[in-house]
Amino acid sequence: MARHLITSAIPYINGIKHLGNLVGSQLPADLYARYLRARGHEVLFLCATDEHGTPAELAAAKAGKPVAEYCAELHQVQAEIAKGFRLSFDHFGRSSSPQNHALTQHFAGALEREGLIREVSETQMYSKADGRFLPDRYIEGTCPNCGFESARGDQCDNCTKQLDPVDLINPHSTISGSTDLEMRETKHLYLRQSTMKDRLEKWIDTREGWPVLTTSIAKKWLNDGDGLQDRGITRDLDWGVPVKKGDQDWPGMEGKVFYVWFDAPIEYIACAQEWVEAGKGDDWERWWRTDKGADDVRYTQFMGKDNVPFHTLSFPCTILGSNEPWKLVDYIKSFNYLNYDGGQFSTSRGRGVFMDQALDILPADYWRWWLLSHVPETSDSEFTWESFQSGVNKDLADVLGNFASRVTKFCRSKFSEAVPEGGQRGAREEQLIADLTAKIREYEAHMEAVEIRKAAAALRAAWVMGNEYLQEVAPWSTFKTDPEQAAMQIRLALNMIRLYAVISAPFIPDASAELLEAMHATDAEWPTDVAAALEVLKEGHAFTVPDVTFRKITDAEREEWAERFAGVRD
Ligand code: B3M
Ligand code: ZN
Repeated sequence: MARHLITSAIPYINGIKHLGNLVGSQLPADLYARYLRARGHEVLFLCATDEHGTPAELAAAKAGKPVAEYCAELHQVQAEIAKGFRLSFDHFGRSSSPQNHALTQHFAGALEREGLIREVSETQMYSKADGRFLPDRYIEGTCPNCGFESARGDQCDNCTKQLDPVDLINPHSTISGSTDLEMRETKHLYLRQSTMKDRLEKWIDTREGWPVLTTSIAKKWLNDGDGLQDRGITRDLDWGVPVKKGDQDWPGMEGKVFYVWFDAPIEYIACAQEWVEAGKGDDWERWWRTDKGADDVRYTQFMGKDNVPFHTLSFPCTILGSNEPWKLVDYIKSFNYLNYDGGQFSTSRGRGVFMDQALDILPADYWRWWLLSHVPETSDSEFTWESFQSGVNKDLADVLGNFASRVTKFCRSKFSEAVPEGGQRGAREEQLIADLTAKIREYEAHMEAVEIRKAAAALRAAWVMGNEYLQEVAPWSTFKTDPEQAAMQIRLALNMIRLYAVISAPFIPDASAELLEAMHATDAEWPTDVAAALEVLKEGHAFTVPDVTFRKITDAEREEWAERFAGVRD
């Protein structure tokens, strides 16, 4: 039994996320959290909405609402959808919380005390047409690194390079489209990341078993070009955390806020404080302060690859630079992108399936299974309706669902709705138990290594063993000549349904709960001893034939949905 802190990258507040966002952080984080809880570990799983910065301001303006009101509403919307997908956060916080304001200002004060902040007088893009300084996202232009034409002022979506708005070639205002921009003088705070390069590099080099995707992106930004750059951490915006050092004013910084990427990761910590404040926990420090026991915690972060530089470099700079005993991440699991049907998911073009739409057409488990078994782990992967249909129909309906339905219906018709008596397990059954044991141990090893696709494949292989066994021993034939033998086979199969429900719960929690209920099972302990787990439902134990656990997706539905979610093609 260990303690695990798990965070998912916190989604921007500006609207409902698509399935590509979901599979790139929240969903795999949930899988891992559910698995570790099922294994008896103590887990604190946190996520929040990322509410500051220009994305929030822009979206609120578009919705014609004050930004605070907009964020409060969208937080509720995202929280409901997260529930719909059964994301089992211990707390779903808000980066605009008072806790995050105070903690962000605290970190800024600590970094300043440690000599890691410098004030820089700089010139910044000012748009005469818009009558304001244009921060990061209000400016688009060509990436100086890769030539991508729609790079934003803070980062290029194409090559992931972190940018400053002044780096862009041919910049224009995204508010008015105006190119009438001029440089004006303004003062900002910079975090002296460059002084921490060696410390960061040593830290990254000594991380064992980190995914190559994570370390390669980190090393790239540590060593490419001029190496790790100092980073502006303030912006000219109204909405955000006001620039202060601790609770003291910061002369010259009036009217400015911290850059959203400075305060967003700090929300991981503030979120634990919110969790306590909400009465769900009583001690956040034992998760986050190494002087209060957090050294015993294993901390795992989940995120898309575009977020890796901020988590391997920027946030660790904040933590290490503060010279205070905060917990550093132990393992960073990052993901490639999920594409949509021959192109990209696009929020602005309404292309692809958004989280609310997904739940409108099918239950969460169908999405969870397909997305997790196709998670873009080693390369980008692609959602197609054909693949989705086939994943649901074959894996869930034909393999798992069919097994449960066949076994329970056969038992009801030939015996009763209770585990039948009689018969002795033989060599074939011993073999099955040995095979299942090996497969489940393999599944556990992949889960512990956060190798999600491999874990899904092992789980599916365990399901397949049930069908193969049934096919081979054919209780429907055995019954005619040796009903006791058939009873033994069905008793084992009924127990396998319970076993499958338990081990599948991290992937498909609702279906697992339904199956456990159908089996009238009160024992949902993890099968550390598979043979024993297959004896839990005793002779005479009553069950109910479950309703259709998974229905099939028809070709007509598939075609209709492909059409409906096509958006405007790019
Ligand atoms: N909100 C970007 C994203 O949603 C950003 C993550 C913050 S993690 C601290 O991909
Ligand atoms: Zn680029």
